[in-house]
Amino acid sequence: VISALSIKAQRPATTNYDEAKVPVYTLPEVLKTGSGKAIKSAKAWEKLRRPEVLELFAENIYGPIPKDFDEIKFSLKNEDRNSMNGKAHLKEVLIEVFRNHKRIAINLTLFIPNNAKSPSPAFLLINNRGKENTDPTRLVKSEFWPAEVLIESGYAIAAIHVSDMAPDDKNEFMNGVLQLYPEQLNANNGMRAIAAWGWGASRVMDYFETDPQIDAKRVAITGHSRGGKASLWAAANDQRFALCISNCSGNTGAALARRQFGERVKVINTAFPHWFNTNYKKYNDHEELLPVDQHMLISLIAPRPVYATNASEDLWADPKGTFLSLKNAENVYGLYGKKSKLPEVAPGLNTPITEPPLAYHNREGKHDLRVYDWKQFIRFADNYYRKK
Ligand code: GTR
Repeated sequence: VISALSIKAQRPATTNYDEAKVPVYTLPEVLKTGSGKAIKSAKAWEKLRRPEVLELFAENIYGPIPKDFDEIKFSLKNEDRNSMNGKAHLKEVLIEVFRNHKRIAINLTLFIPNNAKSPSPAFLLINNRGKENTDPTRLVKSEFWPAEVLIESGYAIAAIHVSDMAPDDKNEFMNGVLQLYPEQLNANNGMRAIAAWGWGASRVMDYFETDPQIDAKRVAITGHSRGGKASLWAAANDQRFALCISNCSGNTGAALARRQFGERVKVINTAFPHWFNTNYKKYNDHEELLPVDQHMLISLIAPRPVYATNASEDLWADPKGTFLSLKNAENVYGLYGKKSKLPEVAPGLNTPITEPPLAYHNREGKHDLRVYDWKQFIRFADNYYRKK
């Protein structure tokens, strides 16, 4: 049973959990340019419409993920070739990035399967919870990042912590990546914490491209909730990510904004003013004015597969709105000849659709990232890589 009432009690009185009260809405058309030209091919999408949509998201919501910096350095701080009882090779890598005489450092924790015969495909988690969840010593084991499960399945598993890129605090978020890009901080359309977290994921890709044990062409970017919002924006900007997984990301993640179900733009902007850019505040109470909706963020990742999830007790993240977001991205995948395997209506609880290009499940239980979720992500990646 969905505990909408108990959720409601902790949330603002205006939060809607009643499907009957979802407003009638019209989504902006993905396959029509700003000037009204219909997009009918992948080529036209990539040339005319995709850049426009990317720019609309940068301008109105997340800010850009800047690509320029002066220097990047990778140093192996610690390694253990016999971790997990000999099953994995642990690498703790310090990634240092320099721009305009400023430096920031990202700590990467990485386990690689020892029995791999070729470079390993990898999952990278943008960790928005405690650092103990990604313990390199494995004294602490967490369902949030079940490294042993990934290693057993033949995947490398990596993590970075959000605080290295942008501390998750409205008074502290600028003490990270934004130190390198002060012009972003001052701009209404500039990057904020979510984009900074995505930027960090791209620096890990830079590292992966130098590590012969990793197959940089088969890297899945993963995140939960606020981390899942960042994983989508990272994958939209950086086409080196082969797959994107967005777990319980909800508002300004995988869920449609116009449904105004559960968390709303005004609520998220008020509670977390440091996540999105200043322009986004214009849409507080005015989701209908957004030039985009979140199905277009998923479209930006096409033709690369996307997996979005929900949990039954997490109506705040709008399960139906997440499913509809994926459904409304199907036509962009169609341009690439990738036929969606999603059913017409959202599947029941614990009924994962793990066939690419668009995957979905609604797990029974709470807002969380669990072994159950990871096992589905592994099936999804297996399905995709085997078919390629
Ligand atoms: C909530 C926020 C959600 C989601 C979540 C989380 O408080 O309203 O959008 O990001 O935090 O990150 O767990």
